Amino acid sequence: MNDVVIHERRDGYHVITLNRPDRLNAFNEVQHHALRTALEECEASGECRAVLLTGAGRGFCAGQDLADRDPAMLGEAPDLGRTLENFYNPLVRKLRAMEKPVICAVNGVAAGAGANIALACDIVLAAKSARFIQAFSKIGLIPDAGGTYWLTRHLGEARAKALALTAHPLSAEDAAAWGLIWKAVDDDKLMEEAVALAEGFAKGPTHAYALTKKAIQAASVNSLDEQLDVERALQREAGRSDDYKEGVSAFLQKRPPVFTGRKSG
Ligand code: LHQ
Repeated sequence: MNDVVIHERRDGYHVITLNRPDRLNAFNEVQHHALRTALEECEASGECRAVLLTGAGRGFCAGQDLADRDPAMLGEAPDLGRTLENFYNPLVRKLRAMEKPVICAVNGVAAGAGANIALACDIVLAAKSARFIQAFSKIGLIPDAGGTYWLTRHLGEARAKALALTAHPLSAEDAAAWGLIWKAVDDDKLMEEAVALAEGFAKGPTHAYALTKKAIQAASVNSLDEQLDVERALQREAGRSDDYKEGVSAFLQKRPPVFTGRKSG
């Protein structure tokens, strides 16, 4: 049996590939467990300083494997709240809390929770042929896996509601132009660009990245005054790091910095 998640440990970063291509990498419980295990390993590893998430085959992820949550087959209405609580919500929380940058290379269609898991990552690159589909309304559900949050935060209510209510497939180029993702790139350049980002992060100030994620994520709920306090606290921490010392020395000595990424000496 093929691994439903392929976990490649490269020099300084890990590549995690969802691997159920005949189902457009739709999530079943086994794939959820495998992804969680892979992310936990990246989190715990001092060698891993960035994560690159992508999908095998022509899709990124088509969300929940509907064959696993088919009310007709189950004979009763499933408790989808429990599915979210046990699988999707912890996954979204883990991606947001990871102390290393998580890049998502959306190689093809991203639908339902698949779209929203991509949007939970820190930097989203998508192949120009990819589409983001809030497919939920087609099957009588609401956007989950953070969808109502990402869409509203990034796009505002007008576009969020239209995408969610119509399940309109948003092209990668529109997603980038609307500010939902970082970039749409030519299909044959997607992995090259994503890998270049991961390689750069693998040599970067990892702890400062973690603090940057934390600060930016806090900004969406804070007032300016609260956010200035967050910046003061986190900058104080960053300023005590070896990487700050190294960054300033390297700048003044006109040489490239060599960051360890560690929290402190
Ligand atoms: C699939 C799926 C799929 C199974 C394609 N499942 N097989 C959370 C909590 C708990 C429960 C409920 O849900 C959630 C969150 C959610 O994610 S709900 C939303 C679930 N996802 C969807 O509703 C999307 C369903 N898929 C589609 O609409 C289409 O497949 C898209 C638009 C993604 C792609 O269309 P095509 O490019 O035309 O591909 P296709 O439809 O031919 O799919 C290829 C194969 O993959 C096909 O199987 P087959 O045996 O005919 O080749 C599909 O049945 C299978 N597949 N998505 N979610």
